[in-house]
Formats: sequence, structure tokens, C-alpha cells
Amino acid sequence: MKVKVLGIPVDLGANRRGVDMGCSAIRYANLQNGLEKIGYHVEDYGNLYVPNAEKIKIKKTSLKYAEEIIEVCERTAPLISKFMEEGFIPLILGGDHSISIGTIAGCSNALGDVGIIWFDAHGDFNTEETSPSGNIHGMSLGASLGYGDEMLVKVGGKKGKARPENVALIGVRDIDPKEAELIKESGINVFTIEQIDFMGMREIMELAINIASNGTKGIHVSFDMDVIDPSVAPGVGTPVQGGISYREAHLAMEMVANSKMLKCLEFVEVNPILDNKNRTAELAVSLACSALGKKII
Ligand code: B3U
Ligand code: MN
Ligand code: MN
Repeated sequence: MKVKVLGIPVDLGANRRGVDMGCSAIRYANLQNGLEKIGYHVEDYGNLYVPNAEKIKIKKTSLKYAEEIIEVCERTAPLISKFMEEGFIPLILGGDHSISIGTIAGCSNALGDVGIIWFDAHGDFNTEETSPSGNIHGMSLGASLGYGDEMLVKVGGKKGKARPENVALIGVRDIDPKEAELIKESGINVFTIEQIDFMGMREIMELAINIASNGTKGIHVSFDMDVIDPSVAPGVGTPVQGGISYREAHLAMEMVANSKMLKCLEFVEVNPILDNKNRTAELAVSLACSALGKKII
């Protein structure tokens, strides 16, 4: 029962500045204490170095800060693999969602076969051609599955970090038109917010855990805080109305814990500038504790 915390203060993949402070906000919300109470040995690696946006010129507006993001992700991947080989569950704190290109690469390299459960209001499946913004945080799931810019998809060495049949995308309600086509073409499993309403989070998670476990050595859970309704999680860069509830989010994490398949966990897109008294960061801590097996009694 060992967790290694890693902060990746990247805000270069998103339009709204402030997500770089997400990792500090989550630590302030008593992360380490919470995990120790459940019985974990917790080590905090600290934060990766990330260059300031002020110091860098955007070279390509269709792929903003690609060079810098790729460089951070290339440093992230071997670190995550190393933590896992040492027997830790990495707990990564973002930063915007572009960091997952590195974390998933590392997790995939360590495990060989990995399943991914990706919670998000967005698809994060754009490419340079389909993205309306050029922001790489809207491309990270697609890049992890081998879609998009050559350098982005090759982070960590291999292209395609998981089989599409082992990937579940949950909670989506804001997808760009061409992005939707790519998602369908990829063959990943999508559970929209509509399906959560209709079937309930319990059934969706049973399916998602099966999908991500089937023939894999473990599950990488990537949790974008904007999957939760903005009334509960206001501190995110790109809020979308109509998200999952506090309890649905916890139920999902509790089921992840019960599956015993969790190998790597991350919380991204917390923006303390837009938050209300650190509520969203506190919620991330509470979700992390649930995913790592916190019990009520
Ligand atoms: N799909 C849009 C918006 C977006 C994606 N991810 C976030 N926002 N957080 C885009 O820019 O790719
Ligand atoms: Mn995202
Ligand atoms: Mn999102």
C-alpha cells in the first residue's frame, strides 16, 4: 500500500491560466493526511519543472506549446514507470489534461497492457486538424490512442498506449463535430452523460471496469474534474453544465477501489483561481481517497 504523489504544473495545454496551481491546491486540501489515514505509505516526489508560458512564444497556433508539452511528457513517462516498478501507485496532480500523454505512456510502458477509464465533460480526442482551439489538453486521449501529431503520439516510445476496446470515456457532454467522428472511428467505449442518467453510474462503472480490465494488467484512471457538475466543482478551466453529482463521482471511485485493478490515478484541470474556497481541490482529495479504498466504517 504505497502511493507516490507527483505534481505536474502544466497550464500550457489549456487556455485558462491557473490550472498550474492545481497541484498545490490539492496538496493544501490535506491529501497526504487523508491517504495516511487509510493506511498508505505516502511519498511526495514534488513537482516536475514546467516552463512558464510568459517565457515561451507560441510557435504553432494549431498545436499550442507542443514542443514544451512533449518535453514535459517525455520526462514524465519514465518517472511514472519507475514509480510503478518500485511498487507505488502513482497519484498525479495536474496541471491540465495534456499531462496524461506522459502519465499514460509511463503506465503503459510499465504494465504492457493497460486499460484506461477517462472521466471528462470533453472528449479530449481532437487532433491539430479537428481542434477549434489548438489546445493540447483537448487532444490527450486521442494522442494516447495514436491519433494526431507524430511527436505527441510517440511520447514514451510507442504509438497507441492501450487497445481501444480497453478504453472507457465517461461523462462526456461537450464534443466537437469532427472530434466525434474520430472517437467513433477509434472504437473506444463512450458513456455519455445521457447514458449515465439513463442507466445509472453503477451499471456504467461495471461495464467500464470490465472493459478496462479485460486482458489488461491494470487500470489507469484519468479524472478531469470538469466531469463533475460546476455547482459542485466550480474550480475548473472549462466548466460544462449538467455534470455528474458528488455521489456519482464517489460511487465511481469506490467501484474502482473494489475492482482492485487500479494501477495509476490522476486528477487534472483544478483551477484554484476560479474555485470557491478550495472546494474543487478538496473534492479531488476525497475522490482520491475513495479510489484508493477509503471505507466509511
Ligand atoms: N473540445 C475543446 C474544448 C475542450 C477540450 N478539453 C477541454 N476543453 N478542457 C477543445 O479545445 O479541444
Ligand atoms: Mn480533459
Ligand atoms: Mn474536460
